[in-house]
Amino acid sequence: MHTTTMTRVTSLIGATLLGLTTLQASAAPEIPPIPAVQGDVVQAEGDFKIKFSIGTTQSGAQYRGLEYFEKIVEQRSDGHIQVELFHSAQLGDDLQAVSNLQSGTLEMTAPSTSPLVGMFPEFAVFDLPFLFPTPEVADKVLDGEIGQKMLDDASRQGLVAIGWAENGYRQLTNSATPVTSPDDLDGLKIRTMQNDIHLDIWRTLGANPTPMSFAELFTALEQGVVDGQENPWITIEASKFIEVQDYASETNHVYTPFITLVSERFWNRLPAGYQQLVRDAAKQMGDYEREVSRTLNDQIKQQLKQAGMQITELTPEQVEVFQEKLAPVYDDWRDEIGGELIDAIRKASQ
Ligand code: EAX
Repeated sequence: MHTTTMTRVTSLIGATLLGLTTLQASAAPEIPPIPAVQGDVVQAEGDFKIKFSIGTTQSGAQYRGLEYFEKIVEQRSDGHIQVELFHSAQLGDDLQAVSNLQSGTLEMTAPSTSPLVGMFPEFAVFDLPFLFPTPEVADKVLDGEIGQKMLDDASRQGLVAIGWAENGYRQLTNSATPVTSPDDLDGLKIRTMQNDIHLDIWRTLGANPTPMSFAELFTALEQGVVDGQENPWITIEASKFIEVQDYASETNHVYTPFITLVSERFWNRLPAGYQQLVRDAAKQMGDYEREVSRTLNDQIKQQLKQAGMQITELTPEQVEVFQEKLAPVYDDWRDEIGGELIDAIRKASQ
């Protein structure tokens, strides 16, 4: 890709994120603006500071959600809680950030659930391929009883889990070849999240997967340590993977939530009124972030296409080939994850 093209793309995408796009070919939807803060000022004792760190960059939907969170918390605490935002893993990658919450040196983070499966095995259900047919089904599960129980269960080991947002449906990119079927993956080195089901998925498809943190990914792609990776369009764009990946396939193979986590040490210092405020703000952030993510998803795919990424949109038949090939992954993991949980999610899809 030529530098001039890249510059153009970057500025186009930047303009779109500001809602100022001049792009004619694909009338860009306005990004839903950050909503006005609802609710009264909460009266409580003390002054607090929340450092909130994420792995994705400043131009993704996640960071916009964080800006809304900051606005709610600062306004409704009348400035007694100050929120400071850190993007691009500035304070550590996803697992380091979680460990910083546990030790009390960081107050909040919102990783994908996948790298946390070692701590919270039930999160593995989000790594099963093609389990969530639509974002609405994901909402039903996350915002219903199952999601609430998972938040309760993940509120231990020094963490308090207070809400859901979304990374979204994952797509495959690589630097070598168009991928329309599992056969095309033969020998391709694919970076996966640090998660055994993801390793299983890519091994089963015939690729050569390597787990690593998201923070290391761009460099690994650039240096050819791996040929490809998979993430939602919005994260692919926000991390500028197009600079090192010419090909993409719209596989939608896994839906990944973000989970909003607070340090328990910090939480226990917060008065009850502020705990509730932070919970409410996390809920509102999650709703808004999902709206932004869904509004931009298709738009960003089009922009990547126009920027020269060769994107393969799989036909339903081609997707079925991937699904069939991945059927054994369910057999491998069903007992470990719990068949009841998988069935309950399937039921929510009907
Ligand atoms: O924060 O590691 C990944 O590929 C994820 O998408 C990452 O958690 C984003």
